[in-house]
Amino acid sequence: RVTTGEVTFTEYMRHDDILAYLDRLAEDYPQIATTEVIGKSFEGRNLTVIKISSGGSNKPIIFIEAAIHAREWIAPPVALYTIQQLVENANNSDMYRDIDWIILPVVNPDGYEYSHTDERLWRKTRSPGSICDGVDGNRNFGHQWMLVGASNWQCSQTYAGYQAFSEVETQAVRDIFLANRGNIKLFLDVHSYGPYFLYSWGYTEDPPENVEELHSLAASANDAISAVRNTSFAVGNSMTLLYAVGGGSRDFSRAVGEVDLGYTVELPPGGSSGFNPDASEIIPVVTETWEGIKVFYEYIQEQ
Ligand code: ING
Ligand code: ZN
Repeated sequence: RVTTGEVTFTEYMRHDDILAYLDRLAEDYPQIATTEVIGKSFEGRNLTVIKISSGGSNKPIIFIEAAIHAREWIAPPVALYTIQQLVENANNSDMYRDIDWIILPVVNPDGYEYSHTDERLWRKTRSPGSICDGVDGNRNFGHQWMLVGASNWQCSQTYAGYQAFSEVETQAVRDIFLANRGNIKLFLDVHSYGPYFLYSWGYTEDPPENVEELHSLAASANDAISAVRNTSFAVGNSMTLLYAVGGGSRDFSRAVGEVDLGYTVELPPGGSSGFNPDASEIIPVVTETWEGIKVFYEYIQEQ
């Protein structure tokens, strides 16, 4: 296959093409865009983040990750559209003047590729087990690992792994949180499907100390999104709105990474297209979600 270094929002991109785009941006915009391979997936694919920054150190960071779950194909385009708007649209250059962006468009490239080549609805990583393969990356983080909403049965879709951070992919994300502790002001973990903005904690309905801030910021993001075509994200505690989860990345970011504003974003469309929206849905979803991302950015910028 030939990669072009271009991004497209009219079809779902393969992992090689996504990485080629990130590397092409780093080449064409060396003053603001750098790529870093933060690790290798189990099968040896690069885990590449793009950092968008005007330079300097210890700036506030917005960190976005997508596709920790392989089948959630609408998630990487939201990360890629954010990257494109920041780097390639000069109108948005203020957005990286005071804030650094770190974006990992595909946390789980092995699973993502497997969902293209073998099994469309594959969710987990591809690390082999004795009976069934793969670990749920969003049950594998080391905060309240295996407490609730996760399985120790390796054939389960929510298998938490034989220990926390058994997966090289979650280790790489953990290390981003540890290396930037105190500087990451906002974390978006992009999934499908919803639409929801879910905040901590996943394993209890006891509210975090800044629950009002968490709620009102996501409600403002939703207002901006809704103005586009009436999509409405439900906002709330993830256990209340969805189900209990231990060992998730958002809760780890808060408990260990000191990230006070963290959301699990469950993108539209929901309903019958579920995990498999037609590629014609990409542009409407990425453009409306971008309006919400700008609200998050403005809030961090004003702090
Ligand atoms: N949903 C998330 C999941 O990992 C979630 C929902 C995440 C709930 C984190 C609570 C905490 O199951 C999807 N669609 O993956
Ligand atoms: Zn998911």
